[in-house]
Parts: sequence; C-alpha cells; structure tokens
Amino acid sequence: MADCIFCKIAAGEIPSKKVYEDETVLAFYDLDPQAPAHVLVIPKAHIASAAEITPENSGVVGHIFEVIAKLSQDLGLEKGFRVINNCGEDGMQSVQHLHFHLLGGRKMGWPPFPKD
Ligand code: DGP
Repeated sequence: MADCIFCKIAAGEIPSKKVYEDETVLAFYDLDPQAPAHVLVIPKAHIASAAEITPENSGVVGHIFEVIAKLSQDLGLEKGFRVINNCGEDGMQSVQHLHFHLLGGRKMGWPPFPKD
C-alpha cells in the first residue's frame, strides 16, 4: 500500500534489521526498543490493524504466532516474553499496518498502563 512504512520495509524499499522472513511474514528489530529484545512481526500483505482481521485474512495471524514461538527460541527468551498489539487511537497504534511487538530479555511490568 502506498505511503505505508511497513509495506515499504516488507518490499525492501526501506532498510530494516531482519530476524525472520518467509513468503507471508517479516520480523525485524524495532527502531525504538523497549526491551533488550524488541522485534516487530508483520504480515507482508497490508492489513491496517487488528480491527481489520477477517475470516479471509486471519490465517496469517496464526502463522505470525508460529513465527513468534520460533523467534522466542532463536532470541533466547526461554524465561518468557510479551506479545503486544496496539490497535487504533486508544490503543496507541502509530503505524497503520498490523504488527505484533515481541518483547523480552527483561522482567515486564503488570499492569502495563496506569489505571486512570
Ligand atoms: P505501534 O505504536 O504499536 O504502532 O508501534 C510502531 C513501532 O514501529 C514503534 O515501536 C516504532 C516502530 N517503527 C516505526 N517506524 C519504524 C521503522 O521505519 N523501522 C523500524 N524498524 N521500526 C519502526
């Protein structure tokens, strides 16, 4: 999709530090890491957000979670990790292309946000 930064990364038009790639999924390090390991896992095909997942395009989401499980081993996250999807304005989604943050390498906080 024109003007989508993650479509451009998926197409190789913008460089990224890739950790995994296959026909439908790409994983690369986040520009602004929030943990020692912080990778974004995206479908190569444009899906704007988690709110746009349908029976027709949801297969890639299962595949993304298979990739996350593999990456958690490759990145040495045996002690655990967190997967985050930010969706929409209230969810603080800043890039309008579906992506899952895989974060690990440190103890996470919970709850992850202030209550009020
Ligand atoms: P979100 O708030 O969930 O939409 O997170 C988007 C993330 O994408 C944010 O953590 C920063 C990251 N990001 C934005 N632009 C780029 C980029 O050009 N390259 C990489 N590697 N990460 C980016």
